Amino acid sequence: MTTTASGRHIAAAEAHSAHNYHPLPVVVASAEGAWMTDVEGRRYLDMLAGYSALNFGHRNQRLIDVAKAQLDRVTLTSRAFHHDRFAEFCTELAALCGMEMVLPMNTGAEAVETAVKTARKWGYRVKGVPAGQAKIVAAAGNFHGRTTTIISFSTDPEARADFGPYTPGFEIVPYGDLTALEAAVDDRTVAVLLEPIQGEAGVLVPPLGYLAGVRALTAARGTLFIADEIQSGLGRTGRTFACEHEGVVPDMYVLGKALGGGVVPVSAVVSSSDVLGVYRPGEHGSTFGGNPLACAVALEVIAMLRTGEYQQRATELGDHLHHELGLLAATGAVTAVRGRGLWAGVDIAPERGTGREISEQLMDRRVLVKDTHGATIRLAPPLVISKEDLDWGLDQLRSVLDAAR
Ligand code: IF1
Repeated sequence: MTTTASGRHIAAAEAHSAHNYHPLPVVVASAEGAWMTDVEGRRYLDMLAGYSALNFGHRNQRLIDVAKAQLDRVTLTSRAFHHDRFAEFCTELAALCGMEMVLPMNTGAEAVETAVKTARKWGYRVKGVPAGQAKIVAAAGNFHGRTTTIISFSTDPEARADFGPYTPGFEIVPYGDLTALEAAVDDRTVAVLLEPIQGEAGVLVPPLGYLAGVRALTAARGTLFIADEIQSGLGRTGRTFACEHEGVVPDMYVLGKALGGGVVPVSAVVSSSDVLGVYRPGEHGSTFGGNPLACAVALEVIAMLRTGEYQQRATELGDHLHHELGLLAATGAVTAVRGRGLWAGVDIAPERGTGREISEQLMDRRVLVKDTHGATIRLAPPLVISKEDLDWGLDQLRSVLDAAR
């Protein structure tokens, strides 16, 4: 392997970087739209899209153009000063969400941490929870990021092991279980934090009515409903926000990934002024949060989402994707299919191979996916994928599964 260009890159990466990932042996050198090209010139169909950070495809021309223009103006000021893209970004993002205020950050985990801090501060300063006693309820199977506080309420041993002592103040309930949630929410509960669809858990869509039930319960109890739409949001499920499938508007959206268009890390907490108005200067911040380059790119993302065309594509291509996957399930090669829009979790029949084995065989057929939790592969191509390319990718999956008989 070390005789090839790919082999040399991989050997050096293994020698000089921590092994916190087990990437497929593909070394990408360039990319455009739904396709990536490796250092040996082989092209691959990207069916992962950066875990939904690349909803608009690799190097979307509109996003590259605005980034290049901003690079020639100003890229970073810190929040010690204003800059001429900031107010517009906050105004437009708040409007897209039907909210009033934005707190911009960079990564998803930073936005989730900001949501936790905001809910606690709101709990003490507005709801009147006794100091230090705020509780946040999260769901089993959650994935909200990798910081020490966030993994403190993870139920995944791999995400938690040997990172203690853990941050207190969180309670876990089964995902999709309103009865358990009702029992958990008490006077100290400042927020319920949920993914509207659980990504890492295997693209788990909750029972119909669950999100509406969470909304009603949290409203009745004066508790914030925080929707982590970092992966499910911004067009992936066929709507701007996954909560829309149940007509639900949370108290707070947590956004990231595709907000930066796959060009720069951009994340944000978006909520009402009653909630985000709790902050006083100096109480939270970030060197890069809301920087000019991030705002310029995110403003174009917001404009692109405003057209509704990406949501429409995710709906139409998603219907086709799930129809085809349903036929695969009928053959017995797949034991379950979950998801919404252009997003699916596919459980591979154990006798056909593990998720990783299927991912490796798909890689040999020039399709890139990511396995999760053993038997599941996740399909989440860029929303710009053509129907022809989507069908070609599905043909490769059918061939891999047939060959594995
Ligand atoms: C990894 C998973 C997906 C997220 C939700 C917050 C974050 C994520 C719903 C944090 C990030 C990424 C992280 C990446 C792989 C990927 C992932 F497999 F880890 F769980 F997508 F499902 N909320 N998800 O999905 O955002 O700080 O990464 O910007 O850590 O391996 P981030």
